[in-house]
Amino acid sequence: MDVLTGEREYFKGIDKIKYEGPESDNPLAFKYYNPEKRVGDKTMQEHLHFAVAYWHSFSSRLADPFGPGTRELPWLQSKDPIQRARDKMDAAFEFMTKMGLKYFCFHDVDLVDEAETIAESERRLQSIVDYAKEKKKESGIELLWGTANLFSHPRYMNGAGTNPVFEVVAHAGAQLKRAIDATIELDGHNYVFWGGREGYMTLLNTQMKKEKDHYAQLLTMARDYARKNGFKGNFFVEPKPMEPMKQLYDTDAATVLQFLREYDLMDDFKLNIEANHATLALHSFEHELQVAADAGMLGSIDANRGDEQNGWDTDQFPTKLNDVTRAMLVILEAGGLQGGGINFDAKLTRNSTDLEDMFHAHIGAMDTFARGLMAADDILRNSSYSKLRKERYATFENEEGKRFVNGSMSLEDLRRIAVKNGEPQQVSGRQEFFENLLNTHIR
Ligand code: XLS
Ligand code: NI
Ligand code: NI
Repeated sequence: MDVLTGEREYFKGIDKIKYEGPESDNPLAFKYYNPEKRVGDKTMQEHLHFAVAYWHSFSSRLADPFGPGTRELPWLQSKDPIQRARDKMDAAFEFMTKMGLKYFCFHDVDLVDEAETIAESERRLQSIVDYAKEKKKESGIELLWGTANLFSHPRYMNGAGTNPVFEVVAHAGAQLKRAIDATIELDGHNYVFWGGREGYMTLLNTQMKKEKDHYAQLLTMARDYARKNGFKGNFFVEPKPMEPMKQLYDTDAATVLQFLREYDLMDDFKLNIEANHATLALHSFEHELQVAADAGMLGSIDANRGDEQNGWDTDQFPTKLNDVTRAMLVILEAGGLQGGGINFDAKLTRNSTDLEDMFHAHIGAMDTFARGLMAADDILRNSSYSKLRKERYATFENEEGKRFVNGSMSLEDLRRIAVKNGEPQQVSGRQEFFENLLNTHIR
């Protein structure tokens, strides 16, 4: 069986997407993403580690809160759950191979539907994991991360790890265990926790401290179990402020860092930062990346974007070059992502119903990141950006400034110096200059 086509070809008439350069007018070609091209000390492919999100691309028929799905997914036709899962996987590997995507990410239930009993769910997952192993081997495609969907099933309506009922927490544990098993068996590079129901709808019925203690307990058990079973990768927590719960405990990067510190999980966990979650938290994507990077905890990213008019998690494909360049600046300055990659946690809009639209979406997003990478690299290498940012803080390099930084100064010393110097000279922050500098390097 051909890995490119599986038992049948789903994306007929579309060949492997090639790099044709910025002059090409072929919509099914890369204009900027050239995996082998070197940018600084690495190839684009090595910098970017693009991954496809199984849920948005192969499971979702694009339903929204106001109506059912709109698109036909030919791989979801079989009545038999295992056959359906295999067909879906054929489609996924065909798509990734044609796109040149080297990684994928999944929730347990994206691979195969959950069954009536835990034992049967385990058997189903094992059977599709066995199939995935073959596909991986044939194609060379790897698992960037696995995760458990602990938010869709009605049993988790009051939380999974934070559920007030212990039996539900135990059930979440069983599901977590099999998602970790699947990730380990598929040599997953990382394992992600996104707690969509780990939060509350009203504090009136909620003991926040207790719920967070329980959640930390579950994460600790997951870590210990995975390590015991040979998992060497990173664990990531993915912050999000709201949706589906009104208030999620993993609100933003700073909150998650505090949680990981409080519960002594800093050594094994890092952060998976998603663009649209950052903006929902009223931060910018680059802010969240910087918070993670400053703590040495920038693990991976979920690439997408929100919408200026719709205030929810629209998970659109990232196409805004200026935003992506700002993100790539932070990522490059941080020395790259730790163990992770760029997962397109993005869905087509509900009216993009052709299978070909999946290609346009990913090509555009990959080209945008390639351009953002080149622009950011150019800014760092060939502009005054780094020098000027450093110079803004130059006064902390002089004798008194250094003593302040080192902690060998008192508040009385500050007063003495202030009196001696009088009113400080005004120094411009030059924001527009910096904004123009960024734009000049975006090509
Ligand atoms: C939802 C989250 C989800 C995680 C994986 O908003 O982004 O897709 O990435 O559970
Ligand atoms: Ni995500
Ligand atoms: Ni999201």
